[in-house]
Amino acid sequence: MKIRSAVAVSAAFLLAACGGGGQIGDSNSGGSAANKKLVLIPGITAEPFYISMQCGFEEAAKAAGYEFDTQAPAKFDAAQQTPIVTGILASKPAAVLIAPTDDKAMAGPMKQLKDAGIKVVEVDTKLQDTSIGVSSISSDNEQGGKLAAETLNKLTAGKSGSVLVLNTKAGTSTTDARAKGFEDAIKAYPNLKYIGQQYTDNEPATAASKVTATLAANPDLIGVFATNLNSGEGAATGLRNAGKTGAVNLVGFDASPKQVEDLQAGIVQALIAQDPATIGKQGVEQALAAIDGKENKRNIETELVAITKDDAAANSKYFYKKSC
Ligand code: T6T
Repeated sequence: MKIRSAVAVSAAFLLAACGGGGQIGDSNSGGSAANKKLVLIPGITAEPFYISMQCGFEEAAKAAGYEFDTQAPAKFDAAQQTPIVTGILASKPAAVLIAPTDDKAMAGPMKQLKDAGIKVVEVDTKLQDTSIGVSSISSDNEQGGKLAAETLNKLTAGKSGSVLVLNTKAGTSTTDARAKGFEDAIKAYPNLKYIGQQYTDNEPATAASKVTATLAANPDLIGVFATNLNSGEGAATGLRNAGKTGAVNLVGFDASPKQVEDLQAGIVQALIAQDPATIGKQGVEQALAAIDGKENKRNIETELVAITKDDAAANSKYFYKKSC
């Protein structure tokens, strides 16, 4: 299973659409009509959350007898995701499952898909405009942020100190909802002084430097909630670099192999894991319903679970994959 570069796959798509034939990307191109094709556009390439989602997507597409392909941007960025979307238009797949990297900026390109008769299913993230996608499948992200606050309260066990949230990029519907859920829930714990959220641009190095700077300005830092995979991996690095492993409670979101390794090493104290494979599978189900003219479920929320070192082995089914 590989995620090809967008340029190579788009050119191949165009060839195929014009009868150029040949294998495309990861599609199984079993010779069925061009419109029996589903395309997944994740938020970023080579990232365990979206790879796990792709595994579920491909399993469900194969079971339904559909060709499939995945095209992802190198960065979680609307300027990079937009040409992937417009490049797919010509090949006219039956449906596109997409994690929009900006809840407003991606509305235009995604509306082009809809206007071309291509069914659009939002997986993970979603647009503010609810008129474009036929269905949105994601975790209950606000609840996930609340769960992170409750978990941090348990970990700090009544001790007092400052608490930081690391968000990714404004306009990422999922991490914005997680930060909101956390901010609302942390008010219940007066011993935990919320000092606000900082943005990491979804870059681990930025997350690490934000933690180091916050520690210098707030020596009483007792907790960090990192709202996604890259921010969490970076925050762990920041705490390790500052020699604060275990002294500051780190609650991460997601469960990449690196995050699980840091959990078992005591650098991370808890992970809020999602179920990306089910998001991918449910996305295919909703795409097929739309293609077949059946009713869609507009919003579907998938499972979340808080994992600590003590119960990690029992929850290994939630660990993300680096390959299918
Ligand atoms: O946390 C996931 C995803 O849910 C979010 O929308 C963006 O970040 C991740 O992909 C992890 O990097």
